[in-house]
Amino acid sequence: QPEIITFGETMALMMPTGSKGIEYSAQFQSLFGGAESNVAIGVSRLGHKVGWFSRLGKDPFGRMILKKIRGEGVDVSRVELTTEAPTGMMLREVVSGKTSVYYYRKGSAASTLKPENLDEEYIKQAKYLHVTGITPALSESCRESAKEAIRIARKHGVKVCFDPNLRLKLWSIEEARGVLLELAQEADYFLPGLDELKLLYQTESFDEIVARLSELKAVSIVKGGDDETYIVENGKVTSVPYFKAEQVVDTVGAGDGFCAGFFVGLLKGYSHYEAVRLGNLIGCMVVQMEGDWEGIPTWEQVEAFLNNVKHVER
Ligand code: KDG
Repeated sequence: QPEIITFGETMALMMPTGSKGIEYSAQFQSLFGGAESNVAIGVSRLGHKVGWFSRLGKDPFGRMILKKIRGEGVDVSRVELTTEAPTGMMLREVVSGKTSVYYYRKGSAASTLKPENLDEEYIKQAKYLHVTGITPALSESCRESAKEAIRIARKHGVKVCFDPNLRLKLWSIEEARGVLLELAQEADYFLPGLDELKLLYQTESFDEIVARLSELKAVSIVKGGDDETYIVENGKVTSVPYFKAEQVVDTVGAGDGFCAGFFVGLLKGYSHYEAVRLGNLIGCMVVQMEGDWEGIPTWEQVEAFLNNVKHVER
């Protein structure tokens, strides 16, 4: 039985193989990514049971994504392959150190998810439901599905985690603000980035942000400080320092890796501080490899790192 359940769109991801941008690149590598499945893969690699569901197109990308996520040990029993709409796709390039994403996902299979697709029996046996703010940005029916999944979780005492994952290529800040702040009110754990909070709360002031977060019932875990992650709990702020990355290759997916580490910390009964520290470690490992989730370590690798075990090459 999955301890954590999450759902949302996963897309094929094409990235130029060389240093040229999309416009001049002749070769692309075929990957995939989606905030929620990135988290699910992370939780599975770190040794816990997790389920992810969505709708995928019954097409080559859809089958590739389904097989690979299943191969990572994630429960995909509630995923639906449909001929109604294609699997969404995104392209990503890093030019002069700047990452840009281009979406081809309007009308995708995932955007057709609707509340009737949610399996209450499946959700209710989990300990945590993880929802992100990408889902409500995809379509009206996805927005309703996000709300309904949270309602089901709350009804059955499943703890709700919410990462706003603000994507301004999907909707305007004005539209996003109302929806995301409403969903944050429903969460037990709220996992925003500091830059997202500045936009959502329309302030640069850290103190003001902390005051707003303190109005929520959730424990807030604020990612993306200069050198630390913040825990805001009962109006009190605790800083948890980052691990130092040897090299930064691709920062996309760092927040998802963080979430996976944090959840696994919670499942292991760690304190919030220790769970965030584990999240920081996973985030730091993710940025050192290309792709959204490929850099997430296994639990054995985490232990080896923490115990400073020397790597034997051959
Ligand atoms: O968090 C990483 C995600 O942004 C990436 O995998 C793509 O899910 C994605 C999205 O909708 O932007």
